[in-house]
Amino acid sequence: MSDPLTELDALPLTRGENLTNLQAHILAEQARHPNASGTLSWILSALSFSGRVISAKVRRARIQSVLGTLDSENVQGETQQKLDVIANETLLRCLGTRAGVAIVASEENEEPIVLRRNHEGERPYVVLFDPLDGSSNIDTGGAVGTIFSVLRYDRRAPEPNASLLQRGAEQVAAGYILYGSSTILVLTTGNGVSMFVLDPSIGSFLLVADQLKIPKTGKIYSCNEGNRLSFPDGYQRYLDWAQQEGYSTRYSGTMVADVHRILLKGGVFLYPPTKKAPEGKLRLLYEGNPMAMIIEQAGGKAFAGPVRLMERVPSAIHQRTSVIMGSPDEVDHVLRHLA
Ligand code: AHM
Ligand code: MG
Repeated sequence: MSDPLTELDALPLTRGENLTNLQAHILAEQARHPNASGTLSWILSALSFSGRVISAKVRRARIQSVLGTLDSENVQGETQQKLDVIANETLLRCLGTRAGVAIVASEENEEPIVLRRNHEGERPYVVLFDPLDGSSNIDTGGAVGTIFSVLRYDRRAPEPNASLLQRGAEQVAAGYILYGSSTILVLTTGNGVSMFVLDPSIGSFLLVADQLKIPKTGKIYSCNEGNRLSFPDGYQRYLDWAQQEGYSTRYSGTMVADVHRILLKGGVFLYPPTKKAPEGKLRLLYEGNPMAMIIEQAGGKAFAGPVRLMERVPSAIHQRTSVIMGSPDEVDHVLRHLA
């Protein structure tokens, strides 16, 4: 039998490194802003709590027989997976308890939910999320994710929903949780990117990388090549070039998993316009913008066609966008072929 004391010796602590959990990291970030009210910290802690709950549900999906589809469809006319609904409910309930959240908007709800309008003394926020990205991969045990974006609530806006329709560049915080072979939370509050891994034995997200940087290059592209013939010409020219240059392709159908791989290994993720989805398929506010903030904060680039993705001015909550994001040099190669 192993000796617990010897195991303790193996902890990074004894090698001179500190062990940091997400909570401590968030509080340390808060302390860098002497005027901070702590509201954002409460919201981030609700998001991490949701991630732990959803992770547990995803891990036990087959056991609890929550796999399969519901009869209902969501606002985009797609069939909802049971876990989509569960993940959505989890986020709504966890965020619902935080006084600093004014409005939440989700891929799974046609209309945003106004939680509170009066916030005496508070600087409230709005939170947008995709509760279970890539949910078509659930039935086959593939990786899925949660994506979130946090914006300031504008009390002076003519109607509450106007606070949701802000450019990605206005985001206060953004992140994702990947439910893969491990559960990984990647977060930015505008001061670089930090990565945490859930240790299920203690129920805590532990910091594994701070100030994460995306590789400058990486000969990998990630897109649904089955749609290739309906991509605009520039994307097809890029794919011809990349294949001649010996690029590899990796695509799982879960944006969180594909972009996470690119964040760590380099490459470019593409979801171009197609004949079926001329505006692109992915959602600007709760898929494109938060993933773009992470990638840019890590030193990468994120575009929608020739435009910086986070500069797009949204006009609808469930607006779609095309996406090109990843290593700076690889995004440049794509843009060069689009020109
Ligand atoms: P979802 O949020 O409904 O799961 O859809 C978004 C997903 C992305 O994760 C993924 O990149 C894309 O849709 C895959 O679409 P496709 O099957 O057209 O390649
Ligand atoms: Mg999604």
